[in-house]
Amino acid sequence: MLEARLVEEKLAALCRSGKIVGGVFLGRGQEALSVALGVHLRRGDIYAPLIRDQAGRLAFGDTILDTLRTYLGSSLGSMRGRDGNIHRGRPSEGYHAMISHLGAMVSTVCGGLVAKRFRGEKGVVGATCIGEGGTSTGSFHEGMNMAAVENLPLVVVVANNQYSYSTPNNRQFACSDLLSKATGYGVAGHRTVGTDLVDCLGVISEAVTAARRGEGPQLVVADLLRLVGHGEHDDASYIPEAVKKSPLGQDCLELARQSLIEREWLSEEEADSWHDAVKKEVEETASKVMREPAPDPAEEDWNAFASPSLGRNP
Ligand SMILES: Cc1ncc(C[n+]2csc(CCOP(=O)(O)OP(=O)(O)O)c2C)c(N)n1
Repeated sequence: MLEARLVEEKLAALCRSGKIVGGVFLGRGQEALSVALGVHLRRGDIYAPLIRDQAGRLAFGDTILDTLRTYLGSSLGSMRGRDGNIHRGRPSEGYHAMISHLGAMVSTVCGGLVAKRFRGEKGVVGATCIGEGGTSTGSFHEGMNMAAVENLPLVVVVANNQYSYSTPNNRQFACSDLLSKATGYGVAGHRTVGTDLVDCLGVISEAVTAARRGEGPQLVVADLLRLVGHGEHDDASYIPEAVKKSPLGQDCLELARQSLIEREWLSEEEADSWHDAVKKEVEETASKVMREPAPDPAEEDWNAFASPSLGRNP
């Protein structure tokens, strides 16, 4: 959580100083939920994160170095500097590079899980995260429906951050509770407090374990608020102050820190020194990456045509 928060603070600063080309979308306020999914996945599983899942990505094995390389367009990164920000992954390791079409990642995970079934791989899970706005799309419906009919080990986590970009929930869906969507598809539903790390870890553990045991798709709904705009271009001024000050608007990272200190699992000094160590690592990594080469258009075939270099894809 801490790594994700500090990497993203650096990304926001780099974006404001014009060092990043393209959009920057942050997961501030959603790290507890995101990390809880990332830590419960294993080698052999499939993970398709969404734009706000920096914490889940790091927990699934992504690195600060590769994150910064991708955002800063270094040719040494896993996407070889050709694709920016959130569209990064390592498909051969089950880490899908997201596409921005909302809901589409549910279907790609279903496809991956069917492929694993054909190959006879057992005990695997495919997971993705989606916003509550994304649950209104046709792709979400098709993916959930297929997963339910095929009893796929799919875990879909809904980050219900109350606004689909600037559209409030009462203009986004008419069901009183997003969990009723689970009932509609005939899949198991779980609810978690998205600001509470311990609750997120417990509920997502149950969902992932049930999917791994063969109990079919699991839908987890987490209530929270994103503490930033949709992207760095959005000041979130459409969110009323009262909502920001409500329990939904609490900072999950701050709450997790307080809870560790109250349980005496961590002292204030240790928490501060973690913070300083991660910040130092982020700063040093960013300085290093900014000295790395950009892709050379004369050398790159951009994978637009079939070529021997396709075999080198990460
Ligand atoms: C199929 C599709 N329709 C529209 C868009 C444009 N779009 C990008 S983000 C967004 C809102 C997303 O809301 P939500 O899923 O709740 O996520 P949030 O940004 O609130 O975290 C929309 C409509 C898109 N990317 N894909």
